[in-house]
Amino acid sequence: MRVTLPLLLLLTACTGRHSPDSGDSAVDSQGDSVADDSTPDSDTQESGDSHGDSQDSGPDCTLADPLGQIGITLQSGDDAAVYYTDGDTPLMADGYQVVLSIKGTTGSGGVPVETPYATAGFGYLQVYVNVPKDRRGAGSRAAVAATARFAAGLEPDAQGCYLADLVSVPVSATPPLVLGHSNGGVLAIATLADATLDMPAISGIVTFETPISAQFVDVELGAVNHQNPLYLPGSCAWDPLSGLECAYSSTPVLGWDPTYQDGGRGPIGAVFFDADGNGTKSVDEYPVFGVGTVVDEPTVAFSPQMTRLIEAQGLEGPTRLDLADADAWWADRDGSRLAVAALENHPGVPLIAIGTLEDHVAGVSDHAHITAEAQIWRDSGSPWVRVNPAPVYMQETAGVGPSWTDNPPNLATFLGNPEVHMEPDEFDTGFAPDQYCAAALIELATRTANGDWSE
Ligand SMILES: [Ca+2]
Repeated sequence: MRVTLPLLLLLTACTGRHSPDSGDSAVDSQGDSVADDSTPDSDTQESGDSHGDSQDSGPDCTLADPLGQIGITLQSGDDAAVYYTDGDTPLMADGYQVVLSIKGTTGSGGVPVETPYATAGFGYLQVYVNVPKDRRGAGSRAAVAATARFAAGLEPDAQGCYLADLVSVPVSATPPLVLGHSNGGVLAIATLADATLDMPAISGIVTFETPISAQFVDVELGAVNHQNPLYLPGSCAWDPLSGLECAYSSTPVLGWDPTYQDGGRGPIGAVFFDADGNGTKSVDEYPVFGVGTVVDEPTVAFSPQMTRLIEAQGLEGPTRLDLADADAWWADRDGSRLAVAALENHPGVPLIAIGTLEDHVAGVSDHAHITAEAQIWRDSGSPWVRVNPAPVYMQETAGVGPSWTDNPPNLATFLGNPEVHMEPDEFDTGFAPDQYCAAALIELATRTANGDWSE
């Protein structure tokens, strides 16, 4: 067993925000946005290297530890952290590429950094979002945007220190890349889609095994350690308004077990797919728990699809949102429903969606959550989308090793295409997910620097 269902709750979130209409324009807009920011504070940013200068005129931004994590309080009150190693060859010509990293799970957290989401040592630095306790709602999106402004050098922290003041390495003016681990990828897309936020330009998004729709966030279609036998591979279809919907091979008969707990952890009580229809959950029958909607309260949300099934069968169950409320709750938390708005607000953002043969949570044999994410991002207007980084970058971060995938970018059909391959599994290769993420970040940074969006 790799990850238990409750752990899924730790895996939700992330990402970033928009870059201009093309990779090239992303670079330009970043430079412009810094230069155009006419607030008095922005002058401090211009002095980027103000390390040594800060004693006489500005705040003391001396680094406590240039090699590890630097804890930061933002002007918004949100916490953040910077993680990097010095002495690297900068990834970009003008310095380290900035990466905005967003933690997974449907819950909160991210700071301090427990496990870096991308291996250090490749000439980028990561700024970590600390996701507040609002179940990935408006406060979480605002925290991502605030951290992005700091990461982009547009805003200092609460002490008046800009990112470039705090680190001992040169920082590139290229807009940040966004790395969304698992549910962090959804939060990234949701943040880009939120037009009320002051979100700076980004150069691109990398996601690691992101659950792109509500059914995947709630692990309704199958888990890595427990497949749902009713899931129908190849059935997922996307509609720009209603999002991604995946089907079952027959109408499920559902049951409710008020005492069931997965491994003794997680919520008590599960709706389950009652395969034998006897009303009692057997060990192998597939359980679904819903996603907590309010911190410290028991109310959960099932996907709209599951909620419809529950209501159609008049099933007793946990305290949950009804269909109308569930639909509204997911409206700003389902990445498959938010991609169009994200790319309308931030056109041109390229994406690499990482998926391995065995997902860290999802258990669907067709890897539809990965290929759907690429399909949706492409069909929502992104000019460059790929599933998994080019093998040359995997070799750079993880060595020659196994046969890394080489999926062409910008396929007309990602979803359901058997020629879109997942990476060799990290559990089999011994390579950590952070090495896959590093490879994808390096690819997007390199393509951004070269203006190379070829295949
Ligand atoms: Ca049963």
